[in-house]
Amino acid sequence: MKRKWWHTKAAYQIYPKSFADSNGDGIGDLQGIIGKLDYLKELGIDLIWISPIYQSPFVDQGYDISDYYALDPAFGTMEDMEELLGEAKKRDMGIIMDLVVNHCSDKHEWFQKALKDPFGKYGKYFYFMEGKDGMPPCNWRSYFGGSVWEKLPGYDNLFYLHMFAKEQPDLNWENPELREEIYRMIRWWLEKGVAGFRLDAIINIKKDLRFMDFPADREDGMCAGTMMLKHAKGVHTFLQEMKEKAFAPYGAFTIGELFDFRQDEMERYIGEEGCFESIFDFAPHLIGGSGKGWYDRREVGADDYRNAVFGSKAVSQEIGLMANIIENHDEPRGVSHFLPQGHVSETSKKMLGGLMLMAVGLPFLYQGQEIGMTNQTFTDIHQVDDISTKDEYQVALDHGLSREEALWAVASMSRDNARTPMQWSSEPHAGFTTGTPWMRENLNYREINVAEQETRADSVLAFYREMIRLRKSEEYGEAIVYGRQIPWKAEEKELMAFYRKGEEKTLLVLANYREEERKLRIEGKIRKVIADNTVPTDQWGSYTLQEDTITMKGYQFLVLEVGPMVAGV
Ligand code: TEU
Ligand code: CA
Repeated sequence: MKRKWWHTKAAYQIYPKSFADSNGDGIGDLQGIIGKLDYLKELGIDLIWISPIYQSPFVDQGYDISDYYALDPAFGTMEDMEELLGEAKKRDMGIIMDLVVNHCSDKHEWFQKALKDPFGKYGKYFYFMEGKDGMPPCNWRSYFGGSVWEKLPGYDNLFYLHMFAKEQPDLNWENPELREEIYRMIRWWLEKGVAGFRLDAIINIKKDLRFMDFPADREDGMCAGTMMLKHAKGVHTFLQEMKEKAFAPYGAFTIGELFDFRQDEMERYIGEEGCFESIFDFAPHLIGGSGKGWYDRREVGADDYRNAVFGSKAVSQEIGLMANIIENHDEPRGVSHFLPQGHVSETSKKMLGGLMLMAVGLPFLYQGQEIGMTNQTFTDIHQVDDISTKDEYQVALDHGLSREEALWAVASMSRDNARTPMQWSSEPHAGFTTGTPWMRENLNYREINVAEQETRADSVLAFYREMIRLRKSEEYGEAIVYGRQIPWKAEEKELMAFYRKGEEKTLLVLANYREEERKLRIEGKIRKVIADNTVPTDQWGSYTLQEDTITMKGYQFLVLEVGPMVAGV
């Protein structure tokens, strides 16, 4: 693998509405982010991806953009943005924008003009199609429920395509004029000094242009829109063109959000000539998913988690660096999702974080992960803002679940779990705002917050800081960033263990992914403990394990430096 500047870095996702509010209107903003740059620097963060801050009607929380060249006033002004870029640069940090170009908002000028003149220039920016005698052209279901086709106002048999909400019309990437508009916009932001982009739902930009029906997969007679993706060919042509015309001239960092791609195409995405620098590793998040809906999801076990991570690293690690996450703004909190209920403690939270940070890949934290924020408690569907949760709730009701059961079923998957205000302190509203937060904070902020964790060397925050420091250390950095990840005892239940074999150092990562103790026989000679989630971080690196057989406590996580002569490594 060719070594790149960003490989040694650590990244962080900000969900701007919920990160830090500087003016008391209850909505996080750019000045709020600027005020927290030192905190992020101290954590070891180099790259910051900010979810959409463009002008938007917020039907899908900013993922419906009505002007790509303007910021939404809720977040601040273009001067604030320039200030943020400058302040980040001063600290040697890069800002990554969200690039949402599969669709725009129905309030975007292009769509408004297209509605007025469907057969003119702007009609060709979208997918407008004749239906079947007033019925949609085909039976695809959108990601947020209902048909992907919506009638154009004033027409009986003319529809537009939206893979997501009906307020998010899909842009027609087959049209070179549209593509040029997008590349121009990307270059404009790069000229401003952003370091790169996270590419939203990007696999969807290529459609199967036959627009044909597939067999129905639910009682509604529709099929998942993703069925189409299996048949759509040629997405790489668009992506390569975008890379050449927009990203490459600026050396931009690009990270793709892609689901539903073929594993054997990894090289085309993140290989040397790939269309992106990196892509997120969603393997753990796909575990237990069901085509029927969230209500039908299966819980994730320790072995599922391990197998998913090992599986995707086996495919990717020779080719390029994927980005490791445990959560993001679309997923439940990692500690609530990947740890069994009742086992969520500071120790187990650190174990999960440690596994993410030691697996081969770019660590990509999500705001609040570093203090172990957990899922929200929902007692009523009216507490939910997220468009996807509302749809899944309806799906569960339609399937025959009671309202209570349906709420229970969707609450644990709700995208709002991760969208609650960042917990800065035990001040009212978690220190996020002096006003009323746009979304209810998680009441556990009195126990879980940054200010409290700053005071302890055994806090989750201290653990993350120290783990990131290890990644950047002279001593272990090379092994952590580039060392081959080799599974160890992958057959053993509720154990996740692997080597990271660097050029000079070999590390053994051990996670006892259960409550009971476990005895393990360790091979090799040197066993310096460089990380241990059961002792404060200031003691790391100060002792060596002498015994061949060690006893690991429940959810203990260890990183050992071992001798190079270990069998099979
Ligand atoms: O998500 C893309 C995506 O595939 C989602 O539909 C995901 O499966 C879903 O959120 C699960 O409920 C991106 C953004 O991350 C998401 O926030 C947006 O809603 C979506 O694109 C549309 O822009
Ligand atoms: Ca604000």
